[in-house]
Amino acid sequence: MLRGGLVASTSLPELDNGEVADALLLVGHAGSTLWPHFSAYLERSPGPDPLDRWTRFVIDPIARRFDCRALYPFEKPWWPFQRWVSEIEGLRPSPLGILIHPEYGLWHGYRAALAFRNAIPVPARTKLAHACDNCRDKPCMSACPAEAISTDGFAVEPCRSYLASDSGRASCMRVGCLARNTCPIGAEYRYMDSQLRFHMAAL
Ligand code: B12
Ligand code: SF4
Ligand code: SF4
Repeated sequence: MLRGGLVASTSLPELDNGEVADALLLVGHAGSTLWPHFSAYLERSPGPDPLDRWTRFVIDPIARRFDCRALYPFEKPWWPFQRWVSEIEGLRPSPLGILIHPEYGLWHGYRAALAFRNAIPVPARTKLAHACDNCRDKPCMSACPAEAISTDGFAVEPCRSYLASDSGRASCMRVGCLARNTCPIGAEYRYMDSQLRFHMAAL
């Protein structure tokens, strides 16, 4: 899915020639629409980092065709995908750290960005509502058995230790992050179980 675009911004990245890009398009997904395509690839091409490989397999030819630079969320140093999203759609972090979307909830992500040397027309920027502002009880904050989510943000270490325990393997690793599952926003976009298990294993 096209997830918006950016022009005239100080956060535009550099192109391969070192010049700053004039436009950026963001490519991502919501829900499980990409999963059948990726699963078919995975069967044909097993091996390490399959989602990253599949993403390059799909996006690199598009970048070549339109003479732009493809940037990926898994490349180091990390490209500021979440900052771009905040500029483009006004999305803000949920207590989990993931940006929340008023329709897709926590069930969306980013696969690539395309950086252009010319200021091509891009969709207008928007400022979408922040669902957490109207969520009085904030059930995500009490759903984590490792107490990894608090007003201080997401704490990686307790989450990681819990996921490696017997209880973690029987819960979050099997059905996905319990805190993410508890959020009522965009529940119809919740990832398929196989997709959730794939992401938890990668995490
Ligand atoms: C490093 C990283 C992590 C680290 C975070 C470590 C830490 N405490 O910083 C770990 C491994 C823990 C992690 C976990 C997850 N991540 Co992560 N992660 C990234 C990554 C690769 C880089 C983020 C970064 O540091 N950017 C550098 C700074 C300079 O960029 P920035 O945009 O300006 O900064 C923003 C982020 O740093 C963010 N932030 C700060 N602290 C944290 C903590 C967490 C957990 C997250 C998600 C974001 C976040 O706030 C900043 C301002 O907007 C991004 C991909 C990317 N390139 O952006 C994915 C990314 C942020 N992750 C993502 C996701 C989905 C997850 C997981 C849910 C994975 C899963 N299981 O499915 C979990 C979240 C766990 C949970 N319980 O909620 C998505 C978020 C999509 C969205 N809707 O916002 C991204 C964008 C990847 C993608 N392909 O879409 N992640
Ligand atoms: S449960 Fe409420 S506070 Fe937590 S992420 Fe969802 S909307 Fe935001
Ligand atoms: S994956 Fe499990 S332990 Fe980690 S934040 Fe989510 S609910 Fe907590």
